[in-house]
Amino acid sequence: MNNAITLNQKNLSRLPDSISVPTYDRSKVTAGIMHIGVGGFHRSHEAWYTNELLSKTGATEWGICGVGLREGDRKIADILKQQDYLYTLIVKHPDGRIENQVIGSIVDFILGGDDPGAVTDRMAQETTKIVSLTITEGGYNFKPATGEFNFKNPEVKHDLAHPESPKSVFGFLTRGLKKRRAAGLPPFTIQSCDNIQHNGDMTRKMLVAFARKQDPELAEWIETEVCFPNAMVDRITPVTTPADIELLENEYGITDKWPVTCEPFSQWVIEDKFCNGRPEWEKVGAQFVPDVTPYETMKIRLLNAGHSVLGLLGSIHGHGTIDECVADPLFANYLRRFMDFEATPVLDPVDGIDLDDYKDSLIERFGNPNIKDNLARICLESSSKLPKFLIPTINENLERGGSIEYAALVIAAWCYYSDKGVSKDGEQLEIVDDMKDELHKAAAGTTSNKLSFLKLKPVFGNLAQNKTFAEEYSSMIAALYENPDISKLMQAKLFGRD
Ligand code: CS2
Repeated sequence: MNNAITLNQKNLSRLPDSISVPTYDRSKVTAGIMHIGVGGFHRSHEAWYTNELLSKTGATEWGICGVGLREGDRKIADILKQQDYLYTLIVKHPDGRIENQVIGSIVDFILGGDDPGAVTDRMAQETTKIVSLTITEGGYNFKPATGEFNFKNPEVKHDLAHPESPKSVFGFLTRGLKKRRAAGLPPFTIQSCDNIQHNGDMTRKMLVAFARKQDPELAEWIETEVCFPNAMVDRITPVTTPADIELLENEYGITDKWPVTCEPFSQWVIEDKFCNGRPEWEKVGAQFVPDVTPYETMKIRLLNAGHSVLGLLGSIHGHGTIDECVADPLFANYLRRFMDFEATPVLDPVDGIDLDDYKDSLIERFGNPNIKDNLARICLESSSKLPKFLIPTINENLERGGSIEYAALVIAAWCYYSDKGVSKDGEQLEIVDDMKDELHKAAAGTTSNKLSFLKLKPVFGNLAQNKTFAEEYSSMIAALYENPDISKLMQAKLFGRD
């Protein structure tokens, strides 16, 4: 549409009535939050909750300053700047209804690569109360085998040698906190929003390890004074497609260069541990609880693992999206069996949640036909996802003599994917993973040694040495390499149980 309205502050009042826009005075909002990693998920989740809060309560001190630490963040920084940091959240309901909401909670953006000092100075301003993170599961820089901080990371090495011009998130946080301390200010809270069990504890452990190398006294201050609340975060947010941009332009008359699409469901369960104040997110649907552990375990081991189960099996089979998988009864049943027989038995009860209802709701959410969540998004960076999402379930079942066969086929499918890079029908499957080469090399060794992939210690730990698992996995590998029609193996498992 040529007369579509370009999204920016000045044009907000000209947008069609069907689109909700921020009604609060954005010029009065200051950024009490700095957020590192402004991807789709941050924009559909924390920034959305915060937008609701600013609208509902009139709070002005809790706007967000986006921070990008990678060159790849330049595009979002540029687009947001051109749009006065506004963007459209396209909420897609299962019945086809679409709600468009312009989000105004991001009020600034800084690129750390261009000006590291601008980021650390901003962190050191009194008005900065929280630094939140979505840096992906792989961004926490720990050695999977030991859980310790990886000092061999080149960015970390750089930051230890040049503390004044950091590149890594740990270098930035340490420098920012150092400046605050020198200025006699209290620290900010560091709030992880990634899908990692005990994400706050993990952030603390990694940051303190880094800071101790750089400035032991500062590390002690961080350990005692900074809060790192754990949290469970949830909202399915597929990758934005050109069709989403066109839909907004053609159907709704808005030109937004980078909107975000998401499902209607959203959940945020947070430990109430903040050292420098916090927004009243509970007024807009977030839950503050003393212990978030059962919620995060449940979510990571059912939703995220469920995604990986469908993602890896579905890719080999030739499905394209999550909703396509759950529309296939074989995949929906397989997922439910995995959840019931393998994930649930090793979960603790969760206060106020019926796990059966929760699983039903997950399958319903996955089935939303308007959320075309591509399996490619699910499968990317599997080497940092599966050790958090799936492998703990396998290990705990092995300890208790529980079932591991549904998960074993998923790992075998991942090996096939990493080895061949094609579906059963020969469609190309791209491997996007920091460990791409290692994964491929280990998987390619499968023909001479069935356990080759499983022996990749940084990912699987000692799983290859477990006889029960190794046997099940080897038989799945043998069958899959003989006939990559994975549906046959899935069927065999389901019927074997009937
Ligand atoms: C997905 C998550 O990354 C993944 O593989 O499982 O991004 C998932 O969509 C979100 O955690 C939903 O809250």
